[in-house]
Amino acid sequence: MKSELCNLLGIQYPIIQGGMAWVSTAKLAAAVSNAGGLGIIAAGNAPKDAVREQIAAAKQLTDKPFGVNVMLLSPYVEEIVDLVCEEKVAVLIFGAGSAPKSYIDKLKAAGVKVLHVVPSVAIAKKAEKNGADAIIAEGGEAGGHIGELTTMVLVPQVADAVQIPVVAAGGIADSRGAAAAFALGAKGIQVGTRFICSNECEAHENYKMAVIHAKDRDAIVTGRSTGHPVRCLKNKLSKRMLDAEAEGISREEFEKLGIGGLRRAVVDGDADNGSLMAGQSAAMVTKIQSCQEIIDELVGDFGKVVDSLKIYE
Ligand code: TUI
Repeated sequence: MKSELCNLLGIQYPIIQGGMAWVSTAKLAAAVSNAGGLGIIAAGNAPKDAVREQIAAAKQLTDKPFGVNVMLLSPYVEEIVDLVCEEKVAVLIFGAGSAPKSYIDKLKAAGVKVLHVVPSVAIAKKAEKNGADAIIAEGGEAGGHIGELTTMVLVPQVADAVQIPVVAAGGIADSRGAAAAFALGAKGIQVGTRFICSNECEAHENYKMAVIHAKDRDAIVTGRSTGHPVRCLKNKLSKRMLDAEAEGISREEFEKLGIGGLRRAVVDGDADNGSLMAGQSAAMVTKIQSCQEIIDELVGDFGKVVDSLKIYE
C-alpha cells in the first residue's frame, strides 16, 4: 500500500486522518503521523493563537509530517493560512468552500503542500487549476458538512478529471473500503470516523461510545432543506432539527439550533443535545484502538483483500 501520495507528503502509508473540528487535536494528529499516516489538526473555527498552540504541541509529539485543516467557512481562514506558512507546517487542507488562488500561491511559496476537499468535479478542476497538489474527493457517506454525491461515483469522476493525485474520503473505515478506493482511481484514503474511536483521540468518552453503538442507518443528514447538509448520529438534537425542517423552520432559526452543538458533544459529552458528527461508517467501528492498531489493520489486510479480488485468473 504505497503510492505517489506517500512521496508527495513524505509519509509511509497513503492514509490521511480526517480533519474533524474539536476532535482532531495535536494528540490525535501526532499519533496518526507517528503510525505512518498523515495526522491532521482541525482548525475548525479557532483563531490563530489557539491553532498555534496545537501546532506547537504536535511538534513536541512527532517529528513526522502533519497537516492543518481549515474550513473556508471559518472567519479566521486567512490568518490560519499565514500561521501555517510561518510555522512551516507540511500540509494545509482546505474544506467547506473553494480556496482562492491567492491562498494557494502563498502556501506553495512557503513550501506547504496544499490539498483541497471537494464534493464535485467542477470544484476539483478549479482547485487543480489554482495549484492544489492533491484533491480529496469526499462522498456524502462522510460525517459533518457534506456534498450530494457518493464516494463510489465521485472518486472515479474526479480521478478522470484531474492530473494530480486523488484521495478518497467518505465511508472508508477498513481495508475493504481502502481497496475499493484504490480500484476507483484514488491514490490514498482519508479516514475520519474510525479515528474518533482511537485511544489518542481526546473526544469525550460518550461521543466515542455513540459511534461504537451506531447501527447502519444511524448517521442521518440534517440541513438538507436549508442547503447546508450535515451528517451526524441520530439523537435528541438531530431529531429535533429534522422535525423543525419538516415544519418549514427558517434558515436562521435552524442554524440557531445547531450553534455550539459540536462542542457540546465532543468536549462536554452531551450525547443527547450535542451534534454527534460522524459518517455512515460509524456502524463499522466497533472498538477503541490505538492509531497504530487502526493503521496496521488498514494496511495489513489490504493485500489480502486485493488478492481475493483476482477471481478471473
Ligand atoms: O468540511 C467538511 N466537513 C465538515 S466542516 C464541519 S464544521 C461545521 N460545523 C457546523 C456546521 C457545519 C460545519 C464539519 N464537517 N468536509 C469537507 C467538505 N468540503 N465537504 C464539502 C465541502 C465543500 C463544499 C463546497 C468543498 C467545496 C465547496 O465549494 C463550494 C463552492 O461553491 O465553491
